[in-house]
Amino acid sequence: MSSLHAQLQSRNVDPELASLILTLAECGSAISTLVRGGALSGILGATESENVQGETQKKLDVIANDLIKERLSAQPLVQALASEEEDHSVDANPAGRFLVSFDPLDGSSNIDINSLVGTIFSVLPAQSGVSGEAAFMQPGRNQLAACYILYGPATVMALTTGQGTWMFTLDPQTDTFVLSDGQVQIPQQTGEFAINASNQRFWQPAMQRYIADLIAGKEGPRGRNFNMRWIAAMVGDVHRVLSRGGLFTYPQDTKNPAKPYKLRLMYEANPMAMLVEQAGGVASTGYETILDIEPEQIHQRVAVILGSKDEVETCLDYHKA
Ligand code: AFP
Ligand code: FBP
Repeated sequence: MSSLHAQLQSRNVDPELASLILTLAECGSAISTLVRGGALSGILGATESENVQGETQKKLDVIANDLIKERLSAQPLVQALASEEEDHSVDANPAGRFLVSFDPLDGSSNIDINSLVGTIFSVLPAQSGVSGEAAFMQPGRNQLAACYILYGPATVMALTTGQGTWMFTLDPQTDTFVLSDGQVQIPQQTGEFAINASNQRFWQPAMQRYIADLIAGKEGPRGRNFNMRWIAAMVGDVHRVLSRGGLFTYPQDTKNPAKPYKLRLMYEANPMAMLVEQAGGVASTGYETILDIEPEQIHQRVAVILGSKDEVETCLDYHKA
């Protein structure tokens, strides 16, 4: 039984980055306690407000955001924060070495139905002489660490600092994250995919053809059957992909022409792409490697196709055709 703290030491993670990661883990553990309390914690239901993306904020969205903001602002190593629930980046400590982007509660529509939700973090290096939102405008390839904490039947944390992806499970007795998989490997091949199929008529032709061929199963060009899963929380779907392989996608669509993509680059796509790549998988928009995208603003959205290497590459072949 090796703790997160011991793992960070034994893998020679930069002690300051390790200290920040322990703070992220503490945030996850505190949110996990609130999630476990459900209605008893007073966290269910919606607030009166909307976030910058025009989405109604759930109570726990706001509570989790405030909790993380408070703890990270108190961390001298953090220069600034960017959150799904904040219109603009928030300055913390000018001398800090790190910039942290986060989705405090991914999958928030799941909270009231007692289903999977999670928190996602991305850590970038601060840049000398650059402050405010401009400092965050770095490709995901620059991330020093990425992690999510999934509040499921067990609370688990997937973490990478660029030396593979590791999985930890929160021990509720001791409130510590304990290593459960020291080298996550996504199987190269899969028979499972995840997509919100209700958007089918809005997808681009390449995605239409790819999914139609999966659904055609044994009788179709792929010559085998595929199964579908959709958790409606990227954090849950990506956790399944890391645990047993699969392809997850939220592709471009024309449902709302003003918003062709759903997932946010800085605090959803980038950290998940790093975790997936570090576990041997692939993460792309269909046309570009996610980690190579040069961001233009902190809340920008992208198409995402990620997971088992061979299957994602097959999907990308449809985009080349
Ligand atoms: P929130 O961050 O607003 O909770 O949204 C979660 C999410 O962006 C992502 O985690 C899911 O993959 C996706 O929404 C689910 O979308 P559908 O509503 O299309 O199922
Ligand atoms: P198990 O109890 O064998 O895990 O099966 C669960 C289940 O019967 C239902 O709970 C669920 O709706 C269904 O399987 C999911 O089926 P599918 O694999 O077709 O998505």
